[in-house]
Amino acid sequence: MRLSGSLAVLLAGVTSLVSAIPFAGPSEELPEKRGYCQNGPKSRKCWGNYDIDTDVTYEWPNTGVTRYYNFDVQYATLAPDGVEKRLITVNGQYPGPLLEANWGDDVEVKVCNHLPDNGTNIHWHGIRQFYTNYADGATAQTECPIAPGDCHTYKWKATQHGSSWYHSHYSIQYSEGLLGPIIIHGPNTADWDIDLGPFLLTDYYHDSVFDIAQRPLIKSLGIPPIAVNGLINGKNNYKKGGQREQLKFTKGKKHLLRLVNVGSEVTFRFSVDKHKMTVIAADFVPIVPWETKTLLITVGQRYDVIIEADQDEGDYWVRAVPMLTCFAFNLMDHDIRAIARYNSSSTAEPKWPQSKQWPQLDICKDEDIDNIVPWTPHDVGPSAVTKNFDALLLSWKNDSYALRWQVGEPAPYKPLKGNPVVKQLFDAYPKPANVSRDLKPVDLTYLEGTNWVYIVIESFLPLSHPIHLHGHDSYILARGGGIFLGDGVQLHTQNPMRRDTANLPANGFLVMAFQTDNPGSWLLHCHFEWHLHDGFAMSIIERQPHEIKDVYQKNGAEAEMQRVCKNWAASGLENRN
Ligand SMILES: *[C@@H]1O[C@H](CO)[C@@H](O)[C@H](O)[C@H]1NC(C)=O
Ligand SMILES: *[C@@H]1O[C@H](CO)[C@@H](O)[C@H](O)[C@H]1NC(C)=O
Ligand SMILES: *[C@@H]1O[C@H](CO)[C@@H](O)[C@H](O)[C@H]1NC(C)=O
Ligand SMILES: *[C@@H]1O[C@H](CO)[C@@H](O)[C@H](O)[C@H]1NC(C)=O
Ligand SMILES: [Cu+2]
Repeated sequence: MRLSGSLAVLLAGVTSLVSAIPFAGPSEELPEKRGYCQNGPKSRKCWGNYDIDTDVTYEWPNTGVTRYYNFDVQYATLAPDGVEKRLITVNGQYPGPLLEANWGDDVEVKVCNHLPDNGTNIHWHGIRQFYTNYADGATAQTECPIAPGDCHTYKWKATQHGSSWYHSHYSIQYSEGLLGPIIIHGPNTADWDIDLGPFLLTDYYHDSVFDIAQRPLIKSLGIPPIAVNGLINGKNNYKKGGQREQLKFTKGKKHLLRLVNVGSEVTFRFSVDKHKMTVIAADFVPIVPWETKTLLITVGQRYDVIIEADQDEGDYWVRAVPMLTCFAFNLMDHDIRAIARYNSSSTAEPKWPQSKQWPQLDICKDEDIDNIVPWTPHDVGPSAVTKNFDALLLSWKNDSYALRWQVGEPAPYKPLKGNPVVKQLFDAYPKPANVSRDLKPVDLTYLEGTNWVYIVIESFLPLSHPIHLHGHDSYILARGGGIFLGDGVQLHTQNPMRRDTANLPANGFLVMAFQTDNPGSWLLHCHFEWHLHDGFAMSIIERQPHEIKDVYQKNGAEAEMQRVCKNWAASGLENRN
């Protein structure tokens, strides 16, 4: 079944109001396992023979359905906020087309690079890629960039359900537009009536980010530029131009909204005037429903929220406020907004006092671990290995003594685009590879079987960092301000918050754990695009080389990786920044 056509039509109509997406419910018969239970507005916990209690870490449907997409990576001049800019896009659209599947479907995306002067790779953020490390799309980890004129097909299974995004992992390309939403339909922990679809929040620059990266402040001191605007689903006002995104509320109904922070370096506080929300998922992990008035969301994180249209009919501001205490400076500051309308023909601006902002503070933090309780509980066992890293901003002689992020050893991560970790492993195979120090390898290949690994990251700078681990939902065992005191810190091992992106607090520490159950090379990095660009990353090499090799023997993935690398080498683009 091909969806791209009808979705393109759907997206074309999105300029006015985000429509409900007619795509819920398992379409295929599933083998008899439990009692069958039909998913619907009053039974969102159901999913055919599966349900919300099915633990996606171990179990998922096998629908036998493959969702095919064609992504043409190309330049397009668009005006998201009324100001024209040449963006890097999928199929000429910004944000890119919605990638949509049911839980248990297979996904195949053929990505063709039509840029003359950049490589590209697409990463499927938060997708576990269980035994499909080769489909992770991480430059310098799992593949070489797709050369201009070349194509590569990513094949993976939607073993989880919920909301996310895909984005380029090549250089700072996603900040130039190369990103889009992902929805994987599945059961939920609370009921809702209308799916309003993705709600992508970002900071935004009018200049090319590649030019910005060359400016002296960022080039030598690593200080990010002030964003000129923010966008919601690729829209906002700027001066007198542009349009705001609009949400259609139906009185008395419960609306599902899928929040995704797709920004470069911004922590937002999201809220809808006068309306509370119920949070039902954090990243791809369903959680025990939790009610709040505002929600802090940092880059790479997602929250599925239910908003009931239970107020007087009217127009209400939907706000994404950048937290200045997180240094998220933005010229549009408190003016990154959408409008929720009970009457979709209304064109009025929301007015105080009907549309009244919730009282809120500008603080730089992540939501409390205690509020985010995974629905299917997991406990964390004792660690086989604990690794400690300090995140420092140091001058780096190989880069004219510019300030660069150095995590662990005193060198920034340098993506060797043409020589990814797995290529180094396979080129040396069966001898052990001496993976280049530039890729900051955290070598776990000596461990046998599945083990718990704890990672402690500390930072003594007043900057927070969204830490993202590929290939896993990590378990957040502790987080706090000040120095990590080791044994003095109580670890939260009983059903801790788990998700793929969690904040390392400013002047503080983060203790995370994961299980070595997914062979491959996985990137662990700060999701602030400018910090990643300046070296805040490491390569986690998980399971023994022969196990990683076995994964790549499937579908001819190793041969395909070598083919893409050969074309990349021939492109002559390796040494661009
Ligand atoms: C990507 O293309 C831009 C022009 O759009 C150029 O400025 C930049 O150097 C290129 N970067 C890489 C890493 O290829
Ligand atoms: C909706 O708004 C339009 C335009 O302002 C107005 O003409 C119409 O009467 C409104 N409908 C309702 C039900 O209030
Ligand atoms: C730093 O530069 C030296 C000399 O060019 C080079 O040998 C070394 O590999 C570089 N180190 C890193 C980590 O880039
Ligand atoms: C691995 O490479 C580093 C430098 O790149 C070198 O110092 C070290 O001796 C090498 N180790 C082995 C086992 O070859
Ligand atoms: Cu960072």
